[in-house]
Amino acid sequence: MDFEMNENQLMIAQMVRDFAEKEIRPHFMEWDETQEFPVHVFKKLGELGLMGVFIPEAYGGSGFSYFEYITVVSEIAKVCGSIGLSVAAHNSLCTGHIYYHGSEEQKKKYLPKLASAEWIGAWGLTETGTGSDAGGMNTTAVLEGDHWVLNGSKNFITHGKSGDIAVVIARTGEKGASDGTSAFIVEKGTPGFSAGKKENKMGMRASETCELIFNDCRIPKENLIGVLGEGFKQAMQILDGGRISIGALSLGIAKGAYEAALKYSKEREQFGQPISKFQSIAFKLADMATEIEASELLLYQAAYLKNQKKKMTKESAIAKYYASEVAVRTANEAVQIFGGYGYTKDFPVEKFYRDAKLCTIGEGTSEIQKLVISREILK
Ligand code: COS
Repeated sequence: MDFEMNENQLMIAQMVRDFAEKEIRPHFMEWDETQEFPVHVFKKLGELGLMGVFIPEAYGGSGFSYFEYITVVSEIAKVCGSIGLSVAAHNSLCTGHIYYHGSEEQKKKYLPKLASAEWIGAWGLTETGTGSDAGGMNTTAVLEGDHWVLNGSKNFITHGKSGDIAVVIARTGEKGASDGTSAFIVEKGTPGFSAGKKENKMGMRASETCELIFNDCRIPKENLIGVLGEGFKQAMQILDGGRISIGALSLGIAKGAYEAALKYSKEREQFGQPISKFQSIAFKLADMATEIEASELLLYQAAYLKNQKKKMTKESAIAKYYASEVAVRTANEAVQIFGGYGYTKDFPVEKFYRDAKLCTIGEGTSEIQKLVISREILK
């Protein structure tokens, strides 16, 4: 295995860094304060080909591998976790679901719009009463003539309000049956489809999280994705890939917090010398660096398998679990190194600290990752 970034990754990393410095860094604290979801930034990311990273060029995407995808998400998250999260959710979940499971007609119709960011995508699995127990969902889809009629609601949905299209998993069979759910495409503006409450969150505040409501929402029969009854399995496969992107998000946040703490520790003087000269600080930096490199290697392992189209349920769960916990630990230690200043909004580490926590919860909590990993190794 090659441990170095390939030429394409190096070029993409530089492009994303330049973009993040120019278009994101000057504004991210303001978006965080006001909870603004800056749609215009995603349109520009679409122009750069970063809203359809692994979608083939034939469907308007960039046709990159998961290695480049990790680079894109982590480089953005080094500056702002919220933008990184939205890029990950758009690419892996909504766009990825249509790409991996949609019909040729659906791919041709929707992927170019999503890859260019003309349309922003949302993905609805979670409900108020069913987070970890995703299969227990209550939202229903009933076939009436040439239409599916959806009723119910989805909770904690990224781009629930600003999204132009949502992939929604709904019950089409018995509760508890593993073939009892199916996936559908719902376009914004469809009567009976609306956005509900927008969440006021601890972190990731510029990434919109909102409820989706379906009230006798009629969608064409052909908006079913793939085979009837395979919604849950499709969703699990999408999450296998999505978890790599949340690992990449975690990696970016950890790197951002670590790099800020490293720089500060060399500048900040106490007792007549930079605080990096004190072993108590130097050892924190050593732990951070070690765990970040380990996260990166685990992510590349999962991405390698994904690129090879091999099963990577265990590896993506391990990478996501480890990288997200490392992001929280690293951001915590970064705040500690900054001391009182780290607790203020004048330095970026307090935001990394708040943003990092989402990574141990979204797309499956750390506890769910351990459940997935243990089931795989005990099979
Ligand atoms: N890929 C393909 N199929 C999968 C799969 C995967 N990764 N994981 C499960 N399946 C299949 C199983 O093989 C099973 O099929 P059969 O009945 O035909 O054998 C079916 O899906 C049901 O699987 P399982 O019995 O494991 O389902 P559980 O209800 O026990 O749930 C967990 C499994 C807990 C792992 C799942 O509900 C989960 O991931 N929950 C967290 C959801 C989540 O991450 N939500 C966050 C969304 S935020 S965007």
